[in-house]
Amino acid sequence: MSETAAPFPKELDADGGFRRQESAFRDRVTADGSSGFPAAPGRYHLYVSLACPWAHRTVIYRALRGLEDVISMTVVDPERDERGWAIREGEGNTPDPVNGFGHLSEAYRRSDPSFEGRVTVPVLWDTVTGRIVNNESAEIIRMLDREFAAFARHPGPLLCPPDLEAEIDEVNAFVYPNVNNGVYRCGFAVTQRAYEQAFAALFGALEVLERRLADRRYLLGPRITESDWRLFTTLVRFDPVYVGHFKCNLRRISDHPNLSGYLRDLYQQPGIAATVDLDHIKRHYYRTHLTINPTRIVPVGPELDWDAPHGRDAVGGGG
Ligand SMILES: N[C@@H](CCC(=O)N[C@@H](CS)C(=O)NCC(=O)O)C(=O)O
Repeated sequence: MSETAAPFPKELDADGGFRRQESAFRDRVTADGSSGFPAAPGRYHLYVSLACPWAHRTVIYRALRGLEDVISMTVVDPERDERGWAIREGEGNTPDPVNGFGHLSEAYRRSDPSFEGRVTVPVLWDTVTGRIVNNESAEIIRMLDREFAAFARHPGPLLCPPDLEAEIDEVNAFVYPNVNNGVYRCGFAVTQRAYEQAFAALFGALEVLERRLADRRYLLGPRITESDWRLFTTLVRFDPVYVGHFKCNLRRISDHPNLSGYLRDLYQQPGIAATVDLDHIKRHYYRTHLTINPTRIVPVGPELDWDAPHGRDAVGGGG
């Protein structure tokens, strides 16, 4: 086993498994301003990669809530270079209109000069204090859901309503380690054993979800919640990237009737298809992880048709 094969050698456990770092910036924007970061139009800026499943969550929430004119956004270059996420003109990405950063690392250094972790997207930046508020997507999406209602074109319904929060947290606690992070645990493992453990957990979890979706249109029943969008960003990358690049190849999502109909159902929700950039997604993974794909060749396939009828309208009383 060679540790140099690991994309992130500092994030390996003793068995050669991938252990993701904790997010460093954890302040909150609140509607009433009690946190010191009041929700306000034009004050906050998102740095995202359209390739990244975690950042994609925040792009989806910004679109669903209709916050495009309230929270501005910079899309980074999908291909990370030796200095990390670069911010520049390219196909589907633009320079930074707020700070003029050339690399996202500048945002981290300006917020905390002693920061030594991995520079990740998404980042929620505060233009008033000139620092990162939060770089944890799970927390950023709850802020976009709940705290910006006064400025949102679509302030409701909440995607994490208080009465469903405990159940949403429970579903997320199953989906995150086994599926969202599970595909990375397959792809970033540097021992056969760690890979096989992650692989078994991933496909076991997909079977559980496939069964769950047999009589529920969405994960919690007839309405879409946060848990669905968190699963969606992994499912939409699965067949085009994770099957090949991360060796998640027991079955494709298209081999699961319920999961594939559910994926198309979510993809066809208003505003969502525009958040899915397959070119950024494929270029990022295949051209950035050089230890996994040293030729940097981006596969041409597979053929995908997420606009096909999903047939989920009548499942579990949803409609
Ligand atoms: N916990 C973070 C994870 C974010 C994350 O790991 N993002 C990846 C992209 S998919 C990243 O920016 N990686 C940068 C790097 O690996 O250097 C969140 O959910 O917000």
